[in-house]
Parts: sequence; C-alpha cells; structure tokens
Amino acid sequence: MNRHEALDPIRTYQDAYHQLITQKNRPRPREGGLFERYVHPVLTSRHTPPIWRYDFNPESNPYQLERLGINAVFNSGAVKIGDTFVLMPRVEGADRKSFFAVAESRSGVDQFVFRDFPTEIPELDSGETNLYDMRLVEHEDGWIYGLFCVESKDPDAPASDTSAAVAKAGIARTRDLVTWQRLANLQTPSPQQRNVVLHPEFVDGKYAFYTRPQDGFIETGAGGGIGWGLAEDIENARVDEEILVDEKVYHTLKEVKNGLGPAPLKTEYGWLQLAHGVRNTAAGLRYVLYLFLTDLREPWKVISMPGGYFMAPQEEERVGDVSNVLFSNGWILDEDGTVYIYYGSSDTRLHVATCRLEALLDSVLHTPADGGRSSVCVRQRIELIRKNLEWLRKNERP
Ligand code: M1P
Repeated sequence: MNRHEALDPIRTYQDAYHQLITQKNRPRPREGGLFERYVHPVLTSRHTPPIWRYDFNPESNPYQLERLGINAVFNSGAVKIGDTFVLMPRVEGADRKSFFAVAESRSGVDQFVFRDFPTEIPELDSGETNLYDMRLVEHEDGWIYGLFCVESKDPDAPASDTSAAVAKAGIARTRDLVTWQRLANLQTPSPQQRNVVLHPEFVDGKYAFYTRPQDGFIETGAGGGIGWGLAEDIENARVDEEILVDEKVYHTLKEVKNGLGPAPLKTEYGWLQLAHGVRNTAAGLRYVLYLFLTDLREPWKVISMPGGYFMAPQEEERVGDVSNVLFSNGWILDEDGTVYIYYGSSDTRLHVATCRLEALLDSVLHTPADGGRSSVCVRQRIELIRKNLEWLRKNERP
C-alpha cells in the first residue's frame, strides 16, 4: 500500500465531514404553527472533526483506524456572542465518557463547526467520572456560568453494584468560553442533584438556583420536582432551603420526574421556562418538553402552566441510545424575537426548532391547564368544539 492509498480512508471521512459542516438546513413544513422543526440535526457524532478521532500519521496508524471514537452529540448549552450562535453540547466518546466542546454557527440552524480542541473543565477530584448537560448562563454579575452534572461512583454502594452513582451540580465560569474557572459544587439538602440551572439575575441580592432534588441517581424519590433556592456566595454556593416550584404529578407528562432545561427567558409577562417531563411506559421512560411561566419578581412562583407537552419525540427522534427522549438545556432569544431551541433526541443527536417569542407566550398563557382527569379533559374539549361550531356558523359564507 503506498502512502496516498494509506491516507484514503481518512480523506473519505474528511470529505464527508466537510460536506456535513457546510450543508444548509431547512425548516420542515409547520405542523401546529407554534414552532418549526428542521430537516437535519444540527450536530451529530459525524460533525466531530476527523482530527478528534483518527491518527493521521500513516507510520503510527498504518490501517487508518479510528483511535478515539465518538458515540453521540446531544443535550447542549447555548449562548449568542455577538453574531455567533455558540453551542456547548454533551459529546460522548465511544468509551461512554462525556465531555464538552464548543461549536459555532452564524445562522443558528446549520453549519455548526467544532473548535479544534474540546473544552477542559478543571477537576475538583479524580472521582469525577462523567460530566454532562451544560447550562450556559450569562449572569448579570458579568460572568458566563456553566452548570453541569458531575457523576461519580457511589462510595457507599456494595462491591457487587458497579452501577450505583451519585450526581452533583458542578459550577464553572468563564469570560471567553476557553478558560474555565471551576467553583465548588453546589451544596443542597438533597443527597443528589441533576438539572441544576442558575437564574440569570440576582434575587434579593443572592444567586438563585433551580434545582432538582433527588433521592437516587435515576429515581428522584420523595424530593421530585423542580426546586428553587438562594445562595449567598457563588464560589462556595450553598442552598440551605429548597422549595418546590413545579412538582411531579400523578398521571401527567411529569409523573416520574421533571427538570428545568435552559435558564429562563425574561419576558414582559414573566420568566418563560422550558423543562422536560418524564413518565413511565411499558416501553420505558418517555421524555417530553413543556413550557411554563413564572412571576417576574418571584421567579419561584408559577403563574401559568399549560397542560400537555410542547414538543415530544417524533419520527427519527424517537430512536437512539436512550429511545423516546427529548431533552433541552439550551435556547437563544435573538434580537428579532426568534427563539432557537436546541434539543437532543434519544441521547444521540442535537436538533434545532425555531419559533416566535410571542407565539410561545400566547401558547403558555392560553393553552388550558391539565384537567387532571378524563371527565374534565373531555369537557375542556367539548367546550372548544362548541365555540368552534358557533364561530363557524357565524363566519361561514352563505
Ligand atoms: O437519558 C435521558 C436523560 O437522562 C438524564 O436526565 P434526568 O436526570 O432528567 O433523568 C440525563 O442523563 C440526560 O442527559 C439524559 O438525556
């Protein structure tokens, strides 16, 4: 095999990579008027640069084999810096370890390109096995914060249990998305935390956190729901009292658990919140996205909670490493009122949906609340049908 042939497989991969990162995206036909899905995912494992995976030197890689595989790219933090849409997804290696990396695009819907090097978040200790699900928050104190899950092996698990883990909320901050200063993990009364989000503004002069108290690594147990608490200091953040903002409820989309997505968007009607709700089915857990609104002055108080989901997995989104999952931890409100929602599907790939802020607000303010039981829900629907028939009678052309 000559030197040129030896390089061919890597070149083939490089060509496919360049095609992918220059590919234009386009919206799919709208289904309900609220948001647009797009034809292509914005990031997948194939969007990761070949230099991350292959050893290009034919002397040390004579068979042109992939040395460090990438399994998936999904759940992403998001922020807009100047004219650039910046994503920081969960990149999962073939070895199952997740890490973060910055990908940038000018359009927000396509041509995201990873920087040459993934992000290094300083470790607090070598027990930190896995980091994932970054929430990027531009706080009014001037820093960009990264809130993420830190997973470690459960030190109290019996030797026979090699799966038991402990989840904590990691905090780091940066000014340039290159150099990160690691702060102490958030301390709360709950033994485990995941899906922790920093509120972008001070509340009563304190840092405010949305939390997700949980008893176990997967099961939230008695503490289930989206919580809220204040901390005096961000460098050693400690929430002494956690209250529930949005608890899990029997026979709803958040029957098993829920968790906040990205940091909320400030609007004239209140803080617009995006979260995921999880229920159990015979086929396993199902994760959907839902919206709600909280009070501007008291962001822990829900002022509108529409019934039902905002987005649920469909078509290819339904299948992946953990099927039937939509999960979002990043969105961007652009100056023109467009909201870019970045959502992972089935722990495998990352998509974008776009919508107008005013449409999201209309939806969150005017979608009826969950009726709680079949008889109320059917009456809600009968009421809608009656109104529609009445409207059609009055407005039908003779
Ligand atoms: O596998 C589905 C999701 O599970 C976790 O989320 P939660 O704590 O709400 O169950 C996270 O690991 C998330 O990354 C993942 O998408």
